Amino acid sequence: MEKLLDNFDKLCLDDNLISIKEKILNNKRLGFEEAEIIMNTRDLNSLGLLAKYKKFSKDGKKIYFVVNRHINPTNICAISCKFCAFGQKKKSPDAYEMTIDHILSLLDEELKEIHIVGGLHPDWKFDKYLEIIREVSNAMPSAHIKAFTAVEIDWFSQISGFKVEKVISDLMEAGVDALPGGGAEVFAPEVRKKICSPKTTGDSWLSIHRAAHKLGLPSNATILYGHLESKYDVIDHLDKLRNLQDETSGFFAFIPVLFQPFNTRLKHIKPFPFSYDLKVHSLARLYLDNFPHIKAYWITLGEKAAQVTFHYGVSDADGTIISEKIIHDAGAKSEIGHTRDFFVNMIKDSGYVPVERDALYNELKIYD
Ligand code: V47
Repeated sequence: MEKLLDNFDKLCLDDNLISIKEKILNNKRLGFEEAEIIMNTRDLNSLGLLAKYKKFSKDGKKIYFVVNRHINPTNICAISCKFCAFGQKKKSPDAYEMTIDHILSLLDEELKEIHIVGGLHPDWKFDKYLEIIREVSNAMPSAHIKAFTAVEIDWFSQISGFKVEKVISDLMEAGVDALPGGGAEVFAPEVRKKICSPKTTGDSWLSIHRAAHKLGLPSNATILYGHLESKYDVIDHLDKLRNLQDETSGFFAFIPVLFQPFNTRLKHIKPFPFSYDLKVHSLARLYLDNFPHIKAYWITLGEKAAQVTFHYGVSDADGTIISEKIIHDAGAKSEIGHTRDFFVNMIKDSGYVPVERDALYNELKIYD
């Protein structure tokens, strides 16, 4: 592995990255200023090598994927985030509510992870969400359920009058095994105000994940990037996550989610260059030294760009997903319907070793 950085100093075009390399070789933590250097560098290949070195030091050439499905039980939502094309008001012709039978019809024995998130339905009681989890859990005892973002948990707490801890314990009792990372968006209050006011604040998002971890429920974390955030906001977001992970060790993966503008009230925002995606993924790997995995969300990146991020610190390719509405409503072009073989080939084709996992990152099969 050391060989990876043998000729680094000779080939690197950004002297500032050389001191960062020393820190990484000595397993030292990066600070805010180094993160700024990373976000401003023009030498993406050298940055990629550093992120790849860090990724290799954690899990070698393994890249994980999961046979999973996303289920969005309803798109009816009491709030209306400017970046979101999925949420609908009750009277909208595009509004939908899935019945329990519909949800159960989407399950099959192959699935190892069931990811459930949706709108904050103004009429559904907390019991309805618990019932969904209980029914899915009874139907699929061998799969893990990763359900409900911190924003939904905050909503359940408001509609039930229960403390967040009680909401989380009830969800765990019903069958939730992990929390997805959605709803974090960008913690910076000024940006949050512009893109998703009056949703759960960044501090509340963090305290809900803290509470989950303390109750033994692991989770993921996301950042929604590529809209109004500054580079400083990205670093600050990572810094807050790193601090929480130091405290709880409850996060599995960090997932950069690239903003898709179509059909949203932020559709005027122009796409960022691909170098920005690569910097965000590399920085995530280098800065979040205490996170086991950085995930490439191929749904937003597209399959080809996701494959490139494997060389920029990523160790997880998410999974089959099967059906996706939140991001496709906002114009994502990624194809739906990829099989297990697609992921095996995509990972092998990049020179890595595919590892099929479950939602808790237990290794199910190594495709060596
Ligand atoms: O937080 C909504 C995002 C997220 C848009 O934990 C958008 O494994 C881009 O929770 N453009 C929800 N993104 C997705 C989520 C998730 C996804 C993948 C893996 C995991 C995991 C969790 O979807 C929201 C929001 O940031 N989103 N609209 C949009 N227009």
